[in-house]
Amino acid sequence: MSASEIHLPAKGRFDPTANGVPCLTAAWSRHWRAAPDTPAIHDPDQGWLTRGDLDRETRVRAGRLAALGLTRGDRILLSAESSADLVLSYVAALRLGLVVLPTNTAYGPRELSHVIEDAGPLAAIVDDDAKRSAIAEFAPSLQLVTPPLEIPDGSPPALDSGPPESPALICYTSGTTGRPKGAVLSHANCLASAEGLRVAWRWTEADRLLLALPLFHMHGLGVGLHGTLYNGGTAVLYRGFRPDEILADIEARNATIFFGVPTMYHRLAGHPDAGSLAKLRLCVSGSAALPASLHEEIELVSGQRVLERYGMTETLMLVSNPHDAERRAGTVGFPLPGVELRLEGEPAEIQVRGPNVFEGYWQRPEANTDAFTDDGWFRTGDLGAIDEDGYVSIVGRAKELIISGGYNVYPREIEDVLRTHPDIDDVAVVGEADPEWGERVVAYAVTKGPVELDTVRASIGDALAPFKHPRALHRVEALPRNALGKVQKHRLSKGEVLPD
Ligand code: MLC
Ligand code: AMP
Repeated sequence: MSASEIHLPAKGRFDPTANGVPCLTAAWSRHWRAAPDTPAIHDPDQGWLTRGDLDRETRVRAGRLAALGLTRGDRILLSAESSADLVLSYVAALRLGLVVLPTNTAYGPRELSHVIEDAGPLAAIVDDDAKRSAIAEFAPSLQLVTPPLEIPDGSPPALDSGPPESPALICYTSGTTGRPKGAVLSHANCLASAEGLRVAWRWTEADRLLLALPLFHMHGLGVGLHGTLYNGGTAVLYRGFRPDEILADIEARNATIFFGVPTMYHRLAGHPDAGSLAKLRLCVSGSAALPASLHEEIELVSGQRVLERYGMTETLMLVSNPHDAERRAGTVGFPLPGVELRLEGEPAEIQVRGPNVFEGYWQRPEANTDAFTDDGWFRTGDLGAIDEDGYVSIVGRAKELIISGGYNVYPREIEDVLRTHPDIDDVAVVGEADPEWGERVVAYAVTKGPVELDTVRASIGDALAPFKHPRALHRVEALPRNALGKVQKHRLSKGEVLPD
């Protein structure tokens, strides 16, 4: 069967907004009113917030945001570690109809200033003093507040009012070329994904999630936090990922589910208490490929069979191994409810459609033209295959992207910064396989003489978040190029490397 003949239709029509829920917070607040004394979110310092706390406190905070002059459709930037305060302020912003711009806490001024210039937020919630000072320098008109929102109260206008197609989030993601683009996700997109996962993963209010993923990417925010609030479940937040703590808390906190990136599973599998994973109802891996060998190793040491799924910032979750049937290592499973998937072209690209798929990039008409096919399918840039039983697997990427520990790193962005180094004449950045990180960032450079990795990293400074810094730097005589002058990156790792 040729790739273009493979088309997995969506299972059923899927529109969670059809039953009158106008937005995310209207869906979430139904649980708050039904059982206000029930625990909802656990913070390592503040303990449990109840559903009633969520309702009351987010109403107060929405009033404070309104008192800052923010109204529906205004953008607000977030840069903060996981905390109950971050959750409360995030939910308050959504209740007011603001559009949230989550940013990686590792971002420095260069990365943040791009998001601020591009999306034009009126306010930013930032937990780091130095970062607030830096932002105040380059964006003096931005109103800067901290996650507890200790600012004067105001009276909130109508809350939780939608409409479903209004944007909830703009998440910045880079591309092969050009500056990072803001993927605009509507309330309806987020609701559709949450509903698909509820059905597929049998997620209920009895579930307790150990949520050690950061809340600035789709995995932690759009899957972990949104799913918890949508299903009326509970989530235990962590500031950072420590295997000891997670494995001990499985029993101590009566947890039922854990979500992680493969690097987290690599560390958990190597821990003497890995067997505790077996006590969970469900362990999900995503954001990067879970090697089949690691999948098997986890089962060997713990008895837990991890469920691998596949998603993207632009689409939320797309494909998942089954909850109740075989979880096949090396595959990502079947399209989630509501998601249509096809393989197009040679090599076969995964293309998708469904109510979870975003409308487009913020003010980038040309990028939107490239992102969608003429007949309305979103091009994921991932290459796929479907086996005889219908399991989808990711077999490569059409886009130039490195995924390290679940974070996306775009070689072009690193190359642009490295080229400004006075001793680097030319450079190409690639991802090389790494047992812990999946891929690690490696630079091949034509230099004026010997150059040390540490000095190059120091010279990058905060122009790039530390997770984007090269972990190795190899000097080469010349970069291999094709007749059109394009660097042949696949030849680099095999090529001749100069001695230092
Ligand atoms: C941290 N470091 C990394 C890194 N994370 N380097 C490369 N890749 C990474 N992912 C570096 C830091 O810069 C620092 O370097 C050193 O490691 C220690 O920092 P740390 O903060 O203590 O790291 P650690 O706690 O070990 O973090 C590892 C991790 C984290 C795996 C817990 O990376 C993480 O939370 N990853 C999850 C990312 C995620 O949520 N992705 C979802 C994207 S959404 P130095 O040099 O300064 O010492 C998506 C859609 C979907 O993809 O399908 O889900
Ligand atoms: P992001 O832009 O951060 O949302 O990253 C999305 C990309 O992560 C996808 O396009 C895939 O390349 C990759 N990805 C997510 N989940 C998986 C998975 N289970 N296996 C392989 N790649 C994945």
